[in-house]
Amino acid sequence: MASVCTMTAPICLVENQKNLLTVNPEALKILGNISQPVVVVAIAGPYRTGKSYLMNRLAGQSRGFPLGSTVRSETKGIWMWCIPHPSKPKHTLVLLDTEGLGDVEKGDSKNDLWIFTLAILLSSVFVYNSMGTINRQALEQLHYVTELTKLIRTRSSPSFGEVDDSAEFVSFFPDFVWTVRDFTLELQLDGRPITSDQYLENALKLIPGEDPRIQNSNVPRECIRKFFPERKCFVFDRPINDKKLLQHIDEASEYQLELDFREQSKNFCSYIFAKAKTKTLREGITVTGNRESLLLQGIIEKNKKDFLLQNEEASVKYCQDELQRLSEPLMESISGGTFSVPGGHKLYLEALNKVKQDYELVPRKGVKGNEVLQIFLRSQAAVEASILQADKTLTDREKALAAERAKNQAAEKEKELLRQKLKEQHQIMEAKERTFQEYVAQLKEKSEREREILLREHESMLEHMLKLQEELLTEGFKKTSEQVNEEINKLKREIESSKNDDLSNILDVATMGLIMALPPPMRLIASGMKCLSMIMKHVKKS
Ligand SMILES: Nc1nc2c(ncn2[C@@H]2O[C@H](COP(=O)(O)OP(=O)(O)O)[C@@H](O)[C@H]2O)c(=O)[nH]1
Ligand SMILES: [Mg+2]
Repeated sequence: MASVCTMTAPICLVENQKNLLTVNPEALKILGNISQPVVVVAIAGPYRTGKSYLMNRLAGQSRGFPLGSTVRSETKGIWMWCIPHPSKPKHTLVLLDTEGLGDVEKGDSKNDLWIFTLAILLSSVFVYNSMGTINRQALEQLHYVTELTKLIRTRSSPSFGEVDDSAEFVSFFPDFVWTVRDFTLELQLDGRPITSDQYLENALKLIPGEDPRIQNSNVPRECIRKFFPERKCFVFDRPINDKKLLQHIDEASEYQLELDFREQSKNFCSYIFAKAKTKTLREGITVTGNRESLLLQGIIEKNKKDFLLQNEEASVKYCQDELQRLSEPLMESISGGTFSVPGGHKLYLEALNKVKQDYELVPRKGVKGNEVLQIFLRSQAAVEASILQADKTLTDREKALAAERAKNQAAEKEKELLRQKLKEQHQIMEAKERTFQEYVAQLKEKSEREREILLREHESMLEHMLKLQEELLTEGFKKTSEQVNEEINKLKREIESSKNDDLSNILDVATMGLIMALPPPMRLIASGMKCLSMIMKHVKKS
């Protein structure tokens, strides 16, 4: 029996703190317990543009996501509210509200990009909310769209060549809705009335000219058209004209809202309830809350890896600097010949030990503390050997014993380091093994169905790209249109080859698609798929 989820209030799903995204385990548990298909609506855009208020209207509540003017939640990130879908039985509506995006005071644009990316990847409808009109400034604030593909793209396979792979993303991306608040313009073009959708399409037309500012705003225009074939626009009047009441809009009753706004907001909600699809992954699998939580964990893993990588680099640099500082007197003694005297070897060992002890006391060495020390000790082995040989107080036998001892100690340290590394790798593999197994089993089961879906997806991508190419040509953007042409040819080749392929090859194509579009844990799973298809080929041949 599919579990129903009703949360009385939203909770924080992803917290954006000090360069690291963390998932709230409580929210993850709620999501993980939803076995129904989910319709996920995410909203993003500049702060204080009425995003949270609009999401509360989707939830049919005047309160829920905290509004800017009420006690301001300091938690930056993504907030989640799961409710039964108002019009689709046995479906859950997941509302995701982004908080603090583009908030200059809170700074940190890299993580803003992460939040934006997460909102897109997790949602089936992505709402971009802005104030006033769709102008250059509003478009420039959408620059995250142009950058986010860098985050999720990897060129895992050289066979994909140099052609831009962005067409692959289209089937994975949600539908796009632009909501324009406090819209004051007449919906007209060349004196003729137009719909809000036509208004958006017109605003997304590329603007010719060399002005770099215009060129800059053309980039998001192009990206939106390329990545979001399904686009919709809703314009809203100011909800309340009384300034004071507007500031406390969550306390206003429905009849205090302007009639036009009520109507516009009703249309928006009806559209979302009727048209917003369930979330599907690119291979056509409907996403349940449970799978959504896995997807989320996957993306967060990548953010964490970035963070750890940064941490590793910082740790290496810090430890090397500290070690250099502490070993300076030792180095000076070596070059000054302090140890080239009878009994020098003993003196050298004492000095080296002092460096080790001092280094031991250095705080916050981080993950690479031990490794940096080992590399340093390794580099000292030759120096020690020559000091030992030159030491006239030691007999040959004592020298041999000391050399043997040093060798054994070094070997033991190396082994310890290796053991530590293996243990870490083992833990990572173990953690991913289960997800991997589950996924391979599912893919095996659905491979035939997926072939058709993949073909359909590629065909609809092709259709979309051909349309885009034609539009660009008519608009006079020959060069951009030629670039799209390369993607079209690549898609055609892929369609042709997947039509001719047998099952094992299809698995290959599906795998590559997955590797391209999914975040790393999923990508790992996809690599597993590739192994599976290779095994199948092998079995067939033998
Ligand atoms: N002018 C205007 N203000 C709004 C609108 N919707 C909400 N507000 C007010 O704008 C402030 C910020 O709203 P909020 O939904 O928290 O914005 P968010 O930061 O984008 O989530 C609040 O004081 C609301 O009362 C709107 O459509 N127009
Ligand atoms: Mg808000």
